[in-house]
Amino acid sequence: MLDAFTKVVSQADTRGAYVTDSEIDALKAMVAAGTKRMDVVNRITGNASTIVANAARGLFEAQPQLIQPGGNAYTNRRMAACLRDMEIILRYVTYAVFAGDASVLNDRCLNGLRETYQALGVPGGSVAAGVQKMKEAAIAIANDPSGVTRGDCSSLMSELGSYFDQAAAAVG
Ligand code: PEB
Repeated sequence: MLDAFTKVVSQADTRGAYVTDSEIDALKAMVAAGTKRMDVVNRITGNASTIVANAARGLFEAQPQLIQPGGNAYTNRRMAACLRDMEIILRYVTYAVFAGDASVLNDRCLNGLRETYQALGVPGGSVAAGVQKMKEAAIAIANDPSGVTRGDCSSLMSELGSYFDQAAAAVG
């Protein structure tokens, strides 16, 4: 598991070289925007149940066959597993934003998930659709300018979006 700093160190070591000026500049910029990053993590964490519940509602509205008899989220047990899976993915996305690196998400959550879903008969494309809905909800909440000092969050938002995209691509 890496973060933005250990990633730079690990890549420099692979090259057998010192950390470059441009890598240091990029990390400095990341530190300078650290408060915004923590706000994003905090807002998503604090609204996690809303994000999951609304995304699941949207998914079942778009794909009602999932909750009909024979559907993969039919029965309370499977519905609970589905909501839990979405929450797990969202939690790993918050870790990735916090670390500024996707490796925790990839190594501990997404690695092998496609095969797990195939073995279980869980439709990966539907999980990907649910993840996309969480992405929209999470960005709307994290990027809401009300109640905070206004600043440019565009690069943080595209980074946040990219973690959801990676999760969706890993199973879809
Ligand atoms: C991954 N999901 C399920 C299982 C596992 C995971 C390992 C099997 C064990 C169990 O049921 O608990 N676990 C999960 C995860 C990590 C992990 C992401 C990462 C670290 O450890 N069904 C749907 C939707 C979708 C869904 C499309 C969006 O119709 C999910 C939610 N996952 C779903 C369902 C099951 C499951 C298990 C329904 C239960 C499947 C079954 O038992 O038939």
